[in-house]
Amino acid sequence: MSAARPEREPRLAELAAVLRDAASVTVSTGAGMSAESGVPTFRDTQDGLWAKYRPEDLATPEAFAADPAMVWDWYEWRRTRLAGLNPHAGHRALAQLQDCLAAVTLITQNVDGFHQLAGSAQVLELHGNIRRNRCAAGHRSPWQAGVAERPPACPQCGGLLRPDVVWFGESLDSRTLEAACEAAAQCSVFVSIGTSTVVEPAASLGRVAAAAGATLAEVNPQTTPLSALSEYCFREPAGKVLPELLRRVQARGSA
Ligand code: BV8
Repeated sequence: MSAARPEREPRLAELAAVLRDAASVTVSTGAGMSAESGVPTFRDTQDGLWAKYRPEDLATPEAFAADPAMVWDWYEWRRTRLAGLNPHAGHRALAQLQDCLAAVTLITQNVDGFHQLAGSAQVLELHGNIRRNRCAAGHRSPWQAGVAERPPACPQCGGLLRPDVVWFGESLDSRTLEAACEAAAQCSVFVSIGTSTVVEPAASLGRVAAAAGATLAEVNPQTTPLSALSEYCFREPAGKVLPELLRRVQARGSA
């Protein structure tokens, strides 16, 4: 790729054309996708009570085993804050892109459920969903605010509840991961949005797509390990780029 890339406008229009002609598109989002909704990214420093903790140190089975109440409280803090936030125009644009393009698979590392709230139907949640709980037996139940127990007991079996997310050191759901790897290996265009491309195995999906010959695009104000493999890089926020990309896809479609 040339260092001095052409202006952004033609590149957006060009990517819109490539997306419209693509047999299949895979989109993979990370915490930056929800930043404009007010959800701090994983690499943002935490504030308040949790400022002295690193998420990577709290989102582990060891932390939960050592102090279930403290880890539960951290999730209650995140879930309560999330309850007052909403998907932004970028989430909605992605949901509409899924409607107007051939075959779009949406993969997310995020646990906030914002893609579904914005209208995306099929979402591969690699790291689970913070709006659900589960117990060691795998019984799942929706999160309810204001429950006194820290953590509460599973309504089905009485076991200890934990958030239905994948912690560091835990394996991802095998079927979800298999579907995500397949979508990366078989797509003709792979779009990476709002991820530092550090956490595995999600971080490898873009490389799998590139190795299989897909065209890569990246939406992230910062560069990432995937930037060098990306034909299209937009160093701007998702909430700005995605609605503009959608407009160009829709305009070209009606031409
Ligand atoms: C696994 C759920 C097999 C929880 C998350 C040692 C022991 C065990 C494992 C490992 C080990 N060393 C390495 C590993 C593997 C480990 C890993 O990758 N660690 C990292 C730290 C190196 N992975 C795992 O453990 C995974 N499991 O490998 O299983 C196994 C099993 C046992 C033993 C060995 C192997 C499980 C990983 C899942 C962890 N759970 N979340 C919760 O949320 O509480 S991950 C967490 O990080 C979030 O889901 C988050 O989404 C994800 C990744 O981060 P990003 O999404 O990329 O977010 P980040 O903040 O980093 O970046 C944001 C980006 O957005 C930035 O680039 C920024 O520039 C950009 N941005 C900002 N604003 C915007 C924007 N972009 C666009 N628009 C904007 N407005």
